[in-house]
Amino acid sequence: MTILGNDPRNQPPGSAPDPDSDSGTDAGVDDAVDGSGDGKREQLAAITRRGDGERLTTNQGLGIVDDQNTLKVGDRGPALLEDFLLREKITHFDHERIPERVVHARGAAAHGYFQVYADQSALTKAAFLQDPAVRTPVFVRFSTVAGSRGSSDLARDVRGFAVKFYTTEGNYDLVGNNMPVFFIQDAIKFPDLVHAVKPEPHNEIPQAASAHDTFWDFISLMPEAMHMVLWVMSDRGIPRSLRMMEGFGVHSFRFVTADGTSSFVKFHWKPLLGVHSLIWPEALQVSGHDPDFHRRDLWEAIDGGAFPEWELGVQVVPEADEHRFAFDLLDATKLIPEELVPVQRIGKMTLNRNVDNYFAETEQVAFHAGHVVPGIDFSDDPLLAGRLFSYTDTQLLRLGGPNFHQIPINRPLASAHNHQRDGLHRQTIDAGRVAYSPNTLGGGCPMQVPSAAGGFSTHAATVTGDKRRRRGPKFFDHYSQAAMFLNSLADWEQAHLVAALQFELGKVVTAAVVERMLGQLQQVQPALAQRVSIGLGIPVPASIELPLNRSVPEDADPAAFASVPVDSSLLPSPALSMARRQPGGIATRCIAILAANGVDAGSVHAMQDALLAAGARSKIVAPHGGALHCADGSSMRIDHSLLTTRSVMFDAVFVAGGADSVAELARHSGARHFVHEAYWHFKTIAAVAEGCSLVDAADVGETLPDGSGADPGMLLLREGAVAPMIDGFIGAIGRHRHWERERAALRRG
Ligand code: HDD
Repeated sequence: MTILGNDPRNQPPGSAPDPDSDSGTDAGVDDAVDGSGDGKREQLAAITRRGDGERLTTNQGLGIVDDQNTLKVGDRGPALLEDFLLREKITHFDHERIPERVVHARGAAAHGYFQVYADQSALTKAAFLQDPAVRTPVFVRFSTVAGSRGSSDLARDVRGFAVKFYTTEGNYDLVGNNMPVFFIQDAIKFPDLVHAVKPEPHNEIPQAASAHDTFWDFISLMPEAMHMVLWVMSDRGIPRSLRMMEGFGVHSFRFVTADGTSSFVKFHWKPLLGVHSLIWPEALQVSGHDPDFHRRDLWEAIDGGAFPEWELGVQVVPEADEHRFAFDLLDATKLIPEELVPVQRIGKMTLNRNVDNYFAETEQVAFHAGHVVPGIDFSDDPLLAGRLFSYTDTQLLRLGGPNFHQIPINRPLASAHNHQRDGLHRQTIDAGRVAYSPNTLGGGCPMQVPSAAGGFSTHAATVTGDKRRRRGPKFFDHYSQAAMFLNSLADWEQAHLVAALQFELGKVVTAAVVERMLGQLQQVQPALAQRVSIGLGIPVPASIELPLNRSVPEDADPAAFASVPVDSSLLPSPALSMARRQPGGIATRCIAILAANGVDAGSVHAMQDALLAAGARSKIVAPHGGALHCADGSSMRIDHSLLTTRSVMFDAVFVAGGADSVAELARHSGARHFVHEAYWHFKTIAAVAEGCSLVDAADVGETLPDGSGADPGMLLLREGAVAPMIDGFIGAIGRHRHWERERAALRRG
C-alpha cells in the first residue's frame, strides 16, 4: 500500500519516477484498485477501530482505571479541575456535532459496486464504463431534502440519490434526485427556493413539510417550478422504499469519447424492484409509527442479503441534435421523454454492505456534482454551473476545512498527488521541500498527465455571445411538460396528485397565495385547477395576474416575452407513470400474518414457506408478545404484538385459521382495525378457514366497495387448506396495490 511517495502512474510515459522526489501525496491506496469492487472496503477496513477485547484508554493511549467517578476531594466532592480524564471526555463530547447539510440533511447510505454490461467506448472513454469484468466500488446516500437530520423519512419531498463511484481515474459523483427535473432553471434562485421550503424563519415551523405559506408563495410566483411541483405532489414524493425509487442525474451532461466526440447524456437509475410508493394517509401514519421507516427498510434488506439493485440508464443525444427538441436540453425543468430518446441500460449497481459508522460514513461523505472523470463533462446548464461552486463551499463549512477529501469515506482509491498543503485536519505527512510547480528540485513531480495517459481535459466546446443575464427562449415554456407529466399518469395517480395539492394548499393561510396557485394550475390544465379547487372550497379565479416569469430581463423587449411558448407536439409519456413501472414480483415485501393462541400452525408454516420461496418476508403479529400456543400443541415465536406495530408497516395481510385464534382476534379492536386499515390502503388481504371471520368482523368485503365486481385483492378461502390460495396471494401482492378498490370507492362516493 502506498501512503507516501510518488505514484508512477502519474508520470508521463517514459519518465522514470524519482524515489527521492520531494512531492507530497494524498493518501493514495494503489493496490486497492483491483477491479474486485472490494477496494474501498479494504481501504476503510485498514483504519476501522473496534473496541472488542481492547482496554479503555484516553485519546493519548493512557489506560484508564476508573471511568465511573470524577476526581473529588473526599467522597462527596467538590470535584477537581485537575481531572484531565473528565475534561478530555466532556470536551470531546461537547464537540461531537458538525453542522447538518443545509439541504438533504437526513440520509441513509450503503456501500456496493457498479458493473458495466458491455464496453461503452463508442459513447465515452470513462474507464469505469469499459470493462464488464471490473466492479467499481460505490457509496450511495439517499436523503430527503427539506427536513433536519432528526426529521421523518416519510415527508412528502424529493429524495436525493447521490452515488460516489471510486473509479481508477478518481472519484466520480453522480449527485441526482428521484425526480428527473428540478424546481428552478438557474442556480441563483436556489437559496430562495430553499429558504421558502425550509421551516419559516420566525418560528421554525413546520419541520420537513412543504405545506406552508412561504413555499407556496414562492412557487406560485415561479412558473418554471410547475413541472417539478407536480412530480413532488405525485406519489413519487412518498416512496414505498428507497430501494424502489428511480434516480436521475437531472442535468444534461456530456459523454466524450477517446477521439473527442461529445454527446449530451441524461443519467437514469432504474430499480429492479420496480417503482412503488405509499399513499398519503399511510405515509402520515408510518411517520408517527416509525419515522426511520426508509432507513430501516434499506438497512434490513442489505443486512438480510436482499441487496437492492439499479440499472444505470443513459439517454444520449448527439451534439448535432442539440436544438432538435421543442425544449432546451440545458433547461433542468425539462426531461427528455423516453419515447423520444430511449433509455439504454448500460450497467448495474448493487448495494451489498451497510455502513459501520453512520457519522464517519453517511454524515461525513461529501458529494460534488463537479467530481467527474475523463469521458464525462458538463453542459452549459445554468443550474449546473451554480452547483459546481456550491458543493465544495458547503463542505468547507460542514466538514471544517479544505481537507475533507482526506476523510476516509471521501478518499479516492486512485492515488492523489499535488502541491496542496496544510490546513485544518490534514491527514497526510507531505514530505519534502517541494510544494510548487514547475520545479526541478522534485524532478518536476508530480507531473501533469496528458489526456492520452488518462488526464482530464475539458471538452473544447465553442461558445459565442454577449455577456448578459438571460435565459434561452425555450426556457419560457413552463407548462407544456407539466401537462405532459399529468396526462401521462394513471387515473389513480392523478387522483393522488390532486389530493396532495388539496392537502398542501389547504394548509396555506394566505388566500391570495392559494388563488395564485390555482391560477398557475389553470395554466397547466384547467381541469386540474378545477379539481383542486373543489377540495379547497375556493373557486378558480376568473382572471388572475400571473407573473409569466420573474426572470424576464429588464433590458429585454417586452413583446418577446408577451406570450408563453407551448410545445404542442408533446404526447403523454407512459414511461413517466409508476403504474407502468411495476415488475410484479414480491421480493423483499413484508407480509403480516395475524394469529393468536390456538392458531392453525400448518396454515402459517405453509404460507411462510411459500412467501420465503418467493423472496418475501413474513412476520407473526399477535395480540401480545412472546410466543403462541398453537392448536396442535406446538409453539410459535411472535414477531410483533398489535401494540407495537400497525398494518402500515406491511405490504399485505394473511389471517391464519384456528377457531380459538380467530375468536380472540375478532374480539380485539386492534386486530379488526389492522385488517380494515390495510383494506383502505388498497393492500392484498387473504384469509383461510376461520380466519375469514376476522375479515368479516373488520367490515370489509370480497366485492369492490361499489359492488361492481370481485375485489382482486381480497382472497378468502372459507374451507380447506391454504395451499390452493398461495399462488393467487403472491400474484395479488405483486400488483402492489389494488387501485380498482380506490376507484370503486370514489365512484360510490
Ligand atoms: Fe444539491 C446537496 C441533488 C441542485 C447545493 N444536492 C445535495 C444532495 C443531493 C443533491 C442528492 C445530497 C448529497 C448528499 O447525500 O450528501 N442538488 C441536487 C440536484 C440538483 C441540485 C439533483 C438539481 C438538479 N444543489 C443544487 C443547486 C445548488 C445545490 C442548484 C446550489 C446552487 N446541494 C447543494 C449543497 C448541498 C447539496 C448546498 C447540501 C449539502 C451538500 O451539498 O453537501 O451544496
